[in-house]
Amino acid sequence: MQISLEEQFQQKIDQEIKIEPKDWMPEKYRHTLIRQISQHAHSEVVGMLPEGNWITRAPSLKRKAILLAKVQDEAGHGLYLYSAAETLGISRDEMYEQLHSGRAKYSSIFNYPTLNWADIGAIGWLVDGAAIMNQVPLCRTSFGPYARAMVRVCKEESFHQRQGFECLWVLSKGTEEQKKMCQDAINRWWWPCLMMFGPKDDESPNTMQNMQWKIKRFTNDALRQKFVDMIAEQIKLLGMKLPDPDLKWNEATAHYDYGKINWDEFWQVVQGNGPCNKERLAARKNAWDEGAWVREAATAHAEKNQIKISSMLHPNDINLGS
Ligand code: BYC
Repeated sequence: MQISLEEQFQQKIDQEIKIEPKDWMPEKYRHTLIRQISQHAHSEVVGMLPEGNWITRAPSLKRKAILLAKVQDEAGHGLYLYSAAETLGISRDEMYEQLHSGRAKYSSIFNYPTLNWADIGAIGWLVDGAAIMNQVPLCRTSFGPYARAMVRVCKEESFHQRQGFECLWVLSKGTEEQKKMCQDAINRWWWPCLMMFGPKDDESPNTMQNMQWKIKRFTNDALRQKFVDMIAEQIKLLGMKLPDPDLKWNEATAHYDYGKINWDEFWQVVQGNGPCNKERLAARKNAWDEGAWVREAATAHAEKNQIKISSMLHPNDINLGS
């Protein structure tokens, strides 16, 4: 019995065989992967901005070296992910254009400001912590190049999370002022971190199809709950509090219950109206414009080399000795 290409594709997915760039795939699968991987790449690159803001103001040489290395890692993650998206037939320039014109999204979390040094610890512990919760399952996503990129990304992210926790741990054992900074940063980053996982399952238009294609392995709400359960325990070690009066261990479900997320705020931020959206996009566009001369010089250099190589390989120049 003959089965359609679409059915063969789903069978492969069901058998846990990775889809590779040259394999047949439904256009919608290609499109949704380009959307997710490119938005993921943009998030890594835009995510460098709030942290980069603190490189010159880190409180010690050690903290500066750690932060520099972390920000560099994020740039690397962006590059692996742009490369993975390119295998689906979109160019890097097109992806940048989509970001700069506001057509492509990036994670809502990077539209919040970093006001004090403790924010850097909170980003590492909470933002990278949420990112890992979402990204570890992506190591098993159905598209080969995305899954392989995520393996390395996750190794680096787990270091990021530990350094964030250690940074806050030091502050939480410090002076009264340092303890206050620590609690203030946790208060401001907690709710936006819960929003990172995306809308509630019953308001997430992409989840069902993405689960069937095994792009996603868990739903937005399932990952959000795992994150709450993890952080509700870890925060006890810091001696700090999560800013949620409804946070409570539930014996019956064996999970923490948590309060209502402000979804209006989430959609406002996603639609471009968060505290730093305009500033972040302006910084990326500026970097693109200011880098024009580098791209032109690199292209001219590559063309010159190409001419040299092709003249070296001209058949008249090769003595085959016959
Ligand atoms: N922010 O149907 P849904 C990092 C959009 S960077 C903005 O649930 P899906 C780091 C969503 O795109 C880590 N938009 O979608 C870097 C969709 O809109 P479109 C970033 C969001 O795709 C530097 C609509 O809402 N991680 O770790 O099934 C320093 C409906 O949503 C958000 C990734 O990118 C959001 N938070 O699920 C430190 C992970 N949430 O495109 C750290 C990869 C949802 O249809 N991405 N939207 O117009 C994913 O896993 C999934 O795309 C999501 C959303 C779970 C985010």
